[in-house]
Amino acid sequence: MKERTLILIKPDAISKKLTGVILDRLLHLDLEMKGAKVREMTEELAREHYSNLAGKPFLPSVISFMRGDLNGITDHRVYAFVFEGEDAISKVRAALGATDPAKADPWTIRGAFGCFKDGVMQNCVHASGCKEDAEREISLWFNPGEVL
Ligand code: IDP
Ligand code: MG
Repeated sequence: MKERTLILIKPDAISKKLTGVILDRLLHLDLEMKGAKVREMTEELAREHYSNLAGKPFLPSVISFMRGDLNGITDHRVYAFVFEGEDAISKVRAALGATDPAKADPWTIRGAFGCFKDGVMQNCVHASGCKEDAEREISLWFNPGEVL
């Protein structure tokens, strides 16, 4: 089924200069890039993006990680993409690997480049988990005219 997914390159990956290698892997999935932008990860945007984590004890640390502060990154930049294609959501999630980098297969993006540090699974990339999440996240991150 043709579907869309939201991908975020998180500040840990940006600061480690991993954007190119991550995008290279994702671009080999035979999906189309429909949207791309640099956006400031405000506290409000982080809370909205991770509304599914409301009430979790590690949420404040995850927000600090997603803004970059946890790693001393102060520009708060995140790179956001919309990819579209057959089974885009499961294809991208498979390329990422498990949420916990220690459990992710070593050939996946999170397994190769992620780590657990300062109480957070620092896993380099976000990708939508299901179709409903994808559409909610895309409308949170992109204006309609920015996704072509
Ligand atoms: P996902 O990114 O694989 O979809 P979610 O459960 O949606 O995983 O969690 C969002 C993010 O919160 C994860 O990518 C990870 O950075 C962080 N996270 C999730 N669960 C934990 C945890 O138990 N401890 C620390 N950080 C976590
Ligand atoms: Mg998730």
